Amino acid sequence: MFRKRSYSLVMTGILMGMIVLLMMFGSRLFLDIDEEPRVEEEKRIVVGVSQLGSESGWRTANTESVQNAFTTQNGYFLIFNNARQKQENQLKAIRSFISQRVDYIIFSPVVETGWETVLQEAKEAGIPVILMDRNVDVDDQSLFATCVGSDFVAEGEKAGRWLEKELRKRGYAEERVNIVMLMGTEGSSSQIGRTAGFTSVASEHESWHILDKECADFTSIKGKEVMRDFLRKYQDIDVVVSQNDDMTFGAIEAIRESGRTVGVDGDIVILSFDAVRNALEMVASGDINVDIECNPNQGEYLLRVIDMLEAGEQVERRYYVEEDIFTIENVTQELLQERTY
Ligand code: GZL
Repeated sequence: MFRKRSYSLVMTGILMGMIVLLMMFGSRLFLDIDEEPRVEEEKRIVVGVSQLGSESGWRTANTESVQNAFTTQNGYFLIFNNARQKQENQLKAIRSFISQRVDYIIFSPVVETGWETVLQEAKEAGIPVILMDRNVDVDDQSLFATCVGSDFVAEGEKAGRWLEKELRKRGYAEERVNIVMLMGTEGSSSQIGRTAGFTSVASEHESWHILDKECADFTSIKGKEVMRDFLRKYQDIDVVVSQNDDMTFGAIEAIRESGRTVGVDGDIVILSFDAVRNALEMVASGDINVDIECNPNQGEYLLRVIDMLEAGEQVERRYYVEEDIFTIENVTQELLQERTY
């Protein structure tokens, strides 16, 4: 009696076990046996991107633009690295892309110099390099295929020409105008270009005095620190030229803490660069007098360039993104609502 029961118990257990196994793996077992061989995934274009950091609202928008462009749906495999403002991290990332034999390397160089060796390595590996946002200072221009970004000198000149008009509008003939400049990351294309552009206009006016200019790394915290120092050193600042909106936010905080006012009806005229949405809101409220746009939406331009390279077409040395200049006159509520950054 006992033996028969244990036998039937055993058989029942084996049967139950088999049913469970079939339920768990059956579909796969049958699938593996019967499944058509996996269709070879079409070759996606592998793009290695070295982004210099995440220091500003502009940079965040620039990163989003790249990530929205190089998607699986668009036929890409994106390898993205954030260098946290360090050139050595970008060099490491680019060398890693080379060893992974990506199809294209895209990077936004944190500074203009120090790239020859790694770009030569990419060239010898036969991997085209595309510059995004900022430029590199190399003798051999064949080390990169093209650069998609802004004309920073033109941006600086736009700021200078706007100040000329503003001073004329205020009836300033040749009264002394005291200016301080908050510059971006030292040695970056945006810092070099904007400084050159603005100072070239300033040099046409004997009454314009650039009391001081200092790098504040495109960050709000450094912008506040440097502006606070300027306010301690100089009693009669008339104009602040701040090379990005994040530094402008910090500078305005420092100015207000000192008891002075900014903007259209204030003591100190504020010129800023980037034109990210929350800065344009301050243009609309009159706190920032003018914002020179620097368009971070470069993903679509980069996609187009790679399409052309894939088709064996000749690409230009540079592609400039479209940019505007904003004052209280042209920042509308519709514009603020439509703005993607
Ligand atoms: C400009 C870009 C600058 C922005 C800053 O193209 O390089 O870097 O103006 C950003 O906001 O940090």
